[in-house]
Amino acid sequence: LADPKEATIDVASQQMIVRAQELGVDTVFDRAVNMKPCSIGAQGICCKNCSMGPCRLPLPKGGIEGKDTRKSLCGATPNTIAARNFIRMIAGGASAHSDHGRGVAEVFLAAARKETDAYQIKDTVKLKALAPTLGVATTVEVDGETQDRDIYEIAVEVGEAALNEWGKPEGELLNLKRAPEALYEKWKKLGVLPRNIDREIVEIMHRTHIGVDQDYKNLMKQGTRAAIADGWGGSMLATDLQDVLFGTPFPIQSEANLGVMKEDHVNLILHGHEPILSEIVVSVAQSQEMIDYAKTKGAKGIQLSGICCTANELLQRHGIPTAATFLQQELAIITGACDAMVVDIQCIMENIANVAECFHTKIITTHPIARMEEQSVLHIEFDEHHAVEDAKRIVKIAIDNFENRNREVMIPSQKATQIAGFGVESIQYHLGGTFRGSYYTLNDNIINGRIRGIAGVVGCNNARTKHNDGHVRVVKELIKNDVIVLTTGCNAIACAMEGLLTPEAAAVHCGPGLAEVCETVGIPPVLHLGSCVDNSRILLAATEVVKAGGLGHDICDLPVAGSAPEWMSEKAISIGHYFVASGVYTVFGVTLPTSGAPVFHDYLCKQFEGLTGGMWDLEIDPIKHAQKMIAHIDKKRKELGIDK
Ligand code: NFS
Repeated sequence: LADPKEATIDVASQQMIVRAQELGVDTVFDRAVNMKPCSIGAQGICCKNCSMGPCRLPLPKGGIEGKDTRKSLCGATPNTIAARNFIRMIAGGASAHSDHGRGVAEVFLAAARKETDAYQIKDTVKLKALAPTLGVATTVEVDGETQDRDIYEIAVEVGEAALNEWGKPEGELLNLKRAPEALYEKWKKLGVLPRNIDREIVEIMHRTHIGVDQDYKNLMKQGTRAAIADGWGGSMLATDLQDVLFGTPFPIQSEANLGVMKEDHVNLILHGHEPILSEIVVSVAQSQEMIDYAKTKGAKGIQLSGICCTANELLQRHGIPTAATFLQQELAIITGACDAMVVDIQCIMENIANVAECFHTKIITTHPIARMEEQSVLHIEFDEHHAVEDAKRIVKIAIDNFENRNREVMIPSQKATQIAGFGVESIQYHLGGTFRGSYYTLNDNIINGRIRGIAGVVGCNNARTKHNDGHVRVVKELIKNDVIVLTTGCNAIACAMEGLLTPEAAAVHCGPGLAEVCETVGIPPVLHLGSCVDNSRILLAATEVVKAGGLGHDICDLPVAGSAPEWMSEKAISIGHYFVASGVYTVFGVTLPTSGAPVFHDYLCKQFEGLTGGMWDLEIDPIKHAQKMIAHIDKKRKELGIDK
């Protein structure tokens, strides 16, 4: 069994791991102790792309002397195999983000065409800002006079243009022109401008089939093109269209950790990624009708909370509290107080069904592409055309289940205050200048050295490393050294649980320069920018910094670095690579599936800088990890002549 103190730094999670062990319910933390990863696969040098294999090419003990002669049955080298595996991970990650984006685009179009009452075009300002980037006019000439077009007319064309990005037969992704010009030109020269989102993913699957692409550099070129299609394509479209449909986030206060659950309330937990469903569940659950119904069952009300990126989506737009990171999902059920857990897609552990069977918790799957085999799991397929009815059914199931609690409820008391809801628009508001569209104050404070640089710290938890330890230590080391942190995903949840997402954290944890800026402006030193598709906000924020001037003319010129201290998903690899492709030095913790192919590893970690200005790195030790990022930031400050 797992030692709770070794498994996580979070006291609430430690308590729940002990509780699970007392009840004989195994969790991911125990399984991580019992099953070790395959060392050959972990090094990236196992090829199972045909049935002559799997071919395994372990590094000889003592390393390679002379020529590396390892090869598979067909002759594939470690570099070819590791590159194939790596870009297949990019394909997996890019497809997850982008299919989410496609789903949003479809609902967006249904809303624009008024085929559903459940969704409206909420943020018309953002819609109008977005329209020109997709080639849609916001005004029309009538009798020589310029008139505003109807919002829904614009929205229909925006929805159609957006959906077209997934499969258009010609041209290139429209969003690419939103990148700094120098970056766009670089991509063009490298031949990596994505043509459409789906095609780049399909081409990865083709190129990595037996006997196709056998040059790790050429394989990575396609990996780069697909990753750009994710960050600047599918993910960015998901974020933009979600903002228009549900509102662009602005700073909002809430709480985080398992302690947000309430014993005397119906606890309905929303877990997964797309806000399409959860947005409607929130509005239904907050209706008087449902609250009254909950009271008839003996509950004081309905406590909603979130897990994974659904949590981030609902937090940034509604202040719904965050119950848990990826690794705490089983623990939320082990409280005995989770009446229903609604899931859609991505990062949902299959084992929650087993854990739920030991309690009264109802697991409800809602997405046609993500079902569970267990009989005990309910499936309510969600459809935007009858969204409210579906949401009502779901909320009622949770309420009806309140009476069925069958074990002692044990909710940990730990929870922390958090401010979330930052984005390109709100950073401009807080750290902008007098002129609209400018990040003047931010740039000015970077130039004068109060802020040393900007870090994007993102990504998952991973049961192969101590839960939240890497996240928290990397971020604390950065802000201690005056590096402002932009966070998303499960890193944001970890930082929230640690109290780092409050303005008060500045005085406690920051270096003097960053503390002064945060205190003057009234912002936390760690800004929560949302879910993992919202990493696209980081790309656009970096672009705004370039545009505001004084710090070079491309993202790779900026004193900026990226990090995923506890990554585990394919999505993280796609994100990491679109950061690298956009010119950002990006450090991952835990492991990288490249160590068995030193030449390929070197290509990603050193030579890539000559291509895009960004490069990969691996650093397991959190302090060294942050220090490497700071060293890169200092290198860029020196190149800009602002190192004093
Ligand atoms: Ni991101 Fe969100 Fe968390 Fe990792 Fe999973 S929730 S999309 S993949 S585990 S950060």
